[in-house]
Amino acid sequence: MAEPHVISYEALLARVQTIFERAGVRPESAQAVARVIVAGERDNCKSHGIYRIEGCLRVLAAGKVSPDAEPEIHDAGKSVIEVDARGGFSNPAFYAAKDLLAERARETGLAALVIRDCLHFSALWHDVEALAEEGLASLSMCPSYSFVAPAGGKEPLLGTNPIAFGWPRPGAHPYVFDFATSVAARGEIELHRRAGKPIPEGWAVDREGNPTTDPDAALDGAMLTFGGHKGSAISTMVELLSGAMLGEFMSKEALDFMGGTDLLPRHGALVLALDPQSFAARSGRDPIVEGEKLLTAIGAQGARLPSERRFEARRKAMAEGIALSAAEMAQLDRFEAS
Ligand code: NDP
Ligand code: PYC
Repeated sequence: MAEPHVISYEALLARVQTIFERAGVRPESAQAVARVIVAGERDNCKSHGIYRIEGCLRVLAAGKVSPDAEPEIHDAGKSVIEVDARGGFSNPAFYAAKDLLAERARETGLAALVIRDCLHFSALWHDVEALAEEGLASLSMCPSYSFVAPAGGKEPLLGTNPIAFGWPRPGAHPYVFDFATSVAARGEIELHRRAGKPIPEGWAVDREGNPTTDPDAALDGAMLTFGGHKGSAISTMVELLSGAMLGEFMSKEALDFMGGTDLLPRHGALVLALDPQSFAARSGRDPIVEGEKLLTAIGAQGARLPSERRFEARRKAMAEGIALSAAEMAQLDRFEAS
């Protein structure tokens, strides 16, 4: 097997940003999109790393995402802030409103950011990590495409509907989990397909509703929710809170609007920011200190916290560089040249 090519975080970021700028994306948005993609690669989250460049370029070429959209903030001074991505990528919209969201959460204890009409392709941990850096707890969620059958059904109806949670920790990386409410993200199945590998049992059923380990049959059939009826209920909650409640597309509508799964989904997203100190103010206890007791007790049992693998991958990548295969490097070259 060919030796991997090692590239620094900064060099990869510059290359990915250039690819998006050459595709016509305004520099601020190209930078925000490149940052989440390269962070995915740095943290060894391959399903939302550089593999996503191709999908984003496809949506740009199809004219289904606006390359020069400038996010527009609507703030009535209340706990719900809105940012309209105006058909652009979700990440620049989130970063445009993040400071205001954090400020409002500190003022009122609890604030919500509604992101409207965005092309959403990325992992969610960026949002909750950024808010944990501000000392805030947070939840982030969005619908996706109807790839997933509800528990007990076999037709795709729900999205892979990710949900992420962040909690600040003093002097340490925050507690962060971030997962699809399907057993795995669809990107994972696509990566198995590309590598010619079967998917694990229990991820999906084929078009007839039979269990399958064939990625093609899975992509053509229905994915399954994690934890059976429990994941199905959480996925439904994500549809209701970040689709129906916002007046934005749910996963089925997003699929119909984009006209197929070849193009990444366009819909809304919801981010809730909570100030732990405001909630505990009358208790006389420090929520962060109390939280630490639990988190350290989990570690004391030898159990790993979610995101620990990711933070370790990040440490290694920042020290030693990001390893990409020859095929991945060739793909970057092709994107830059086109
Ligand atoms: P994974 O199953 O890979 O990981 C889910 C979470 O569980 C991570 O926080 C992970 O931490 C943690 N974890 C994994 N194994 C363990 C363990 N043994 N002990 C403790 N914690 C563990 O994620 P998914 O495949 O479900 O999702 C991948 C990404 O896809 C997410 O970032 C999600 O936001 C994104 N996504 C985006 C969508 C969109 O529409 N934009 C749709 C669906 C998914 P660690 O990373 O450290 O392993
Ligand atoms: O991996 O399931 C997924 C996904 C859908 C949209 C973006 N990522």
